[in-house]
Formats: sequence, structure tokens, C-alpha cells
Amino acid sequence: MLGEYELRCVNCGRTYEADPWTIVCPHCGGLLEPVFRRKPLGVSWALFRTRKFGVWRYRELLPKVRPVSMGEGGTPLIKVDERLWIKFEGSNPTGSFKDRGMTVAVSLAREAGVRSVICASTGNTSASVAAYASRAGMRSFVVLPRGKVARGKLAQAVLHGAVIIEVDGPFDAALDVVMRVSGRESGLYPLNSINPWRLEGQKTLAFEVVDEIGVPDWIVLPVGNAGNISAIWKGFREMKELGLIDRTPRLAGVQAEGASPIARAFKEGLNQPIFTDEPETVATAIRIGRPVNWPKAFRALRESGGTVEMVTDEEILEAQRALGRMGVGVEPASAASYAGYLKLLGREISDDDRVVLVATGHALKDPDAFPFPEPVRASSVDEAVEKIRRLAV
Ligand code: AN7
Repeated sequence: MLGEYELRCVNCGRTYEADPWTIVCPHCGGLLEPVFRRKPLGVSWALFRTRKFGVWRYRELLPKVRPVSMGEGGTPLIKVDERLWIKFEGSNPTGSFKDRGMTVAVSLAREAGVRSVICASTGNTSASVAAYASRAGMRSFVVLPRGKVARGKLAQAVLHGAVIIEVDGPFDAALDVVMRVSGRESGLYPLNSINPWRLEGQKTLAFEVVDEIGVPDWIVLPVGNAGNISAIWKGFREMKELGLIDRTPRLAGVQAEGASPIARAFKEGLNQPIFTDEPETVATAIRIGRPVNWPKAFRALRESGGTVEMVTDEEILEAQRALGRMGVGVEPASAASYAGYLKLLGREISDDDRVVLVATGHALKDPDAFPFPEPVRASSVDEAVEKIRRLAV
């Protein structure tokens, strides 16, 4: 099923036959990366454009499987001005970019005969896992940090029938649970971003951006477990290797100040993160202290000439409001993209750079993130009409 690929360890360099159940390097425990055994032939923008916009448009560059699909990807690239765009991942079937990866990993799992899947999650992964598992006729188990998952995301996990396990502690503790309990023995297939096939799907965001506007100068995105930044860089790297583009953008990761293991390390010039066991931020999606994909992310930053910025919760909420006033509704973690962009503009990012901000998740995911002002109240139709007339002058 995966014959066109092999898995290469990013730590020790050993290669393995691609198997859905080989999640980390059997030799050193390092992260694995799917690489094509042979250069995929016949790929071109013209071929891609014969198909509808979305993840599977680029199927020559994905595992050859029968897709478990709900129309993921193909999200709007909203133009803000002549040089700024927002890739609105809130338009995915479950409202976040996770669906790009889930369609690929769940398709593989189905072909491998998997009956139950599991993930740890700050919320969006659990919503996506629950939905795609149900679609594929599988059971799902989601392990969540107790009290720290936004209401919309929890509602989705419930709606799609996941078994919900809450642990005391941050996301990182929930991921420890998954790493211990998943595997061939238990039959529980892990769907966190440590699963390389998830990232294989997520790389298509890079393809879509280029498909629409060519290669931008910067891609700015929030960083939590550091899967997405790794996936998007893989997408650009592959396009370059295949001659589909002749240059690559720089990547700017953004972390919340209270959960910034990579940003802090980057500022100090270290080549590994400064882990924290007590991450804290209003952007609960990226409330992660020990990002597992850090080796891939550091490579993406190094190879792309990128950077990592840190923003405060106040800056995140201000950016969320600003986007809201432009008609773009994103959850706090996604607003970190815009907050980080505003900080980098005039420094690393120059005025005439073309920039794409990745808005990773929909505003409806987390309706408790912002205060609701007192509404104008009226006890009758007449009073409502009267009050509106006065407000409208
Ligand atoms: C909206 O759902 O980790 O750096 O468990 O939901 O690839 O982890 C979510 C992450 C950014 C960070 N924006 O992406 C989870 C989870 C939103 C997110 C991120 C997440 P990664």
C-alpha cells in the first residue's frame, strides 16, 4: 500500500519499509519521514488543475489509498491587501487544518484494517480524529488535558462519538499516555502529529498556496507540537525537488509567551527547545510545553532561513479582535499568526514581502475566548425599533 515510499529517521538516518504501524524509528526512537523511493513522474500544475481544489488534487504526492474524505483542504486564501493573504483553515470539515492530515492517516489506517484510533489533543486533533474515525467506521479514543479544551472542540468529540479520557496535566502528559498505550498489541492506532502520515496530508497547504499565488516570501503560522510547520516545509521542499517551484519561502513560527519552548531556544541560539512542564496561554490549542516534532521544526527553520516569534496573550486577543473586524473569525491560536506578523513586520519581514498567514482554526471552536458585551435590550417590538433608530443615526 505504501510501496512508493520508505521511512527515513531524521535522527539516525536509517531507512525502513513504509508501514502504517511504524511510527518512530525502531532503532533510536527518532522521528520518521516518508520519502519517495523514486521521483514521482508526470506531476505538473496542469495535471493537478484538472481536479478539484483540495488535499487529493495532489494525489501523486500522497499515499496511494482509497481516501476517507469529506472535502478537506481547498480552503480560501483571503486577500487582505496587495501583499498579505490569510489561508483560512477554519473552512475544513471540522474547522481546522488537522483534517488535511487526518484524511490521509485515517485512509491508511482503514486499509491496514485498524478498528480503533487514539490521540492526545488540545482539542482540534480530537475533533478531527473523532469525525474521520466515525466516517471510516472506527472507534476513537481522545486523551485531553482536563479543563483546558475549548468548548466547541469538546462538543465535536462528543458529537462524533469519541471515548473521552481526561488527564490532569498539560497536553504533553496526554501524549505520554498515547505513546504508552498505542501500538499493534493494543490495536490502538496513534493519530498525533508524531505519525508521519498526518504530516504527509498537511504538506498540501504549501501546494495550495503556490497553486493560487505562486511562492510567497513568508509563511507565518502558530507552533504548538510543531507538526504543521514541519509538514508545510516538507511540502515546499518537495515542490522544489520536483521542479514545481524554483525557490522556497521563509517560515515564521509564532508561539505564545507562556508556551514558547521553541521561540525561547531560537532567541538564545540553541539548537533544541527549552521544554516547560507548565505551559500556559489563552490560546489553549498551542498550550504545549514539549513539542515532539521539534527536530523537524528546527530543520524547517534552518533550511528556510526562518524565525520564531513570541507573542503575549494580550497581543493574541487583540489580533483576534482585529481579524474579527475584517470579517475573519479565528480561534486565539490562529490569531497568533497575525500577532506575530505585526511584530515581525519592519524587522525580519519587510514592507514589500508577500506574506501568507495560516489561520489554523475557526473562531467557533472557542466561543469563551472573548468577552460578550451587554446587548441592547428591549421588552417589546416597539422599544427595539425605537432603540435601533436612535443607534443608527
Ligand atoms: C488551531 O489539537 O496540538 O504546531 O492536539 O489546534 O502542528 O501542533 C493543535 C494544534 C495551531 C499548532 N493552531 O499546530 C491538538 C493540537 C491550532 C491548533 C496548532 C494547533 P502544531
